[in-house]
Amino acid sequence: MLIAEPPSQQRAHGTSPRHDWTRDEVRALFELPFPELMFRAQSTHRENFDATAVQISTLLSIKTGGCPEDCAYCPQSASYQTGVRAEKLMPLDAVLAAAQAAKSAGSSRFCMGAAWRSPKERDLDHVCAMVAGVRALGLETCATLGMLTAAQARQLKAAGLDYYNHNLDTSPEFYGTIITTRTYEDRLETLGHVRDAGIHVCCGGIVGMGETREDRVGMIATLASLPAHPESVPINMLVRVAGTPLAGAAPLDPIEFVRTIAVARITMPRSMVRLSAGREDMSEETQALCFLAGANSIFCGPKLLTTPNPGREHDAALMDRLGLSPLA
Ligand code: SAM
Ligand code: DTB
Ligand code: SF4
Repeated sequence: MLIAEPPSQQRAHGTSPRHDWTRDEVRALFELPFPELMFRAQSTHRENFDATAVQISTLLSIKTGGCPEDCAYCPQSASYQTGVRAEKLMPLDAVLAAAQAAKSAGSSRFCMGAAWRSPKERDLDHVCAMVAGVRALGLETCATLGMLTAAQARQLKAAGLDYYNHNLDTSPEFYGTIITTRTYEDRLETLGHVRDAGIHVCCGGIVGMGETREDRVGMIATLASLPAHPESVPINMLVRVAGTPLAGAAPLDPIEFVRTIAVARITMPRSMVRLSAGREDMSEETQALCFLAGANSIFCGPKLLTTPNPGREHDAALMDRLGLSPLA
């Protein structure tokens, strides 16, 4: 299905995307000498985008904590003692006030996250009102609410939802060691419903969870061989939250993180690659390398969903130092 691109996605046409990436090819990219990998990533980036433009989204946790899933990385799972309190769904006016503040601060997209396995019908009606209200403010809308049925995806589309975030998180092989309460197939099924409803797909994963490079290869190969590439590919560095099973995970070499961004850029040339969670603990030099590797989108604002993110002024100063501009 052809989907009209919202303004922030419009760009000159460059490399034709391939959907038949093999693991061997993706592994070979990861194994390139760093200068070669960066050159290929930058060439692909410039064929498809203005390399100085960065799309900015703001996150809001509209329903925090108490989640029945057991994702080993997540501070919002009810299975772990992380100090995150379970809260009710936020009221509409508070969500709209946060969206207006995000718009005034320069964000073009507002992403609403809920700690649900999947939304209940009554909750979805409330979220649809939020989506319609946020869109009426002139923002692109994104939501991440867990698994959806085909009918729920259509309902969100009708309310004006532009993007749905649903991550594959890691390789199919490693997935079972991170989450036991739902399967990779469940995730792929929801992604299919989102795509079929005509909503843009935001789908990526997390690195630094103790996975091997082969798992990172498997994750990117899976994303890059989806029937249509996700329009947005968030690459998260694990935020190690005390109380979660992954609190003590060994830190990932930042250069390996940059390589993951570069391989995502090369294999999904027309997607927005988002340098997502983990920037709070990342040096500005590593973030700069991520932009050079083809990342062209970030979350701005002092909080992700429950964990800290660099403040807006900090990010504005970094973008200024690097000569990057927000994509309107
Ligand atoms: N409950 C919904 C779901 O899982 O699809 C939506 C919210 S969930 C918090 C959204 C995404 O945040 C997860 O898929 C995961 O990739 C990311 N995430 C959660 N905790 C994280 C952490 N500690 N570090 C990095 N990314 C994280
Ligand atoms: C995504 O891939 N990363 C964002 C967004 N999609 C929803 C969430 C990151 C959450 C980090 C942990 C927290 O703040 O709770
Ligand atoms: Fe729940 Fe989403 Fe956290 Fe998993 S990642 S525990 S589904 S909020």
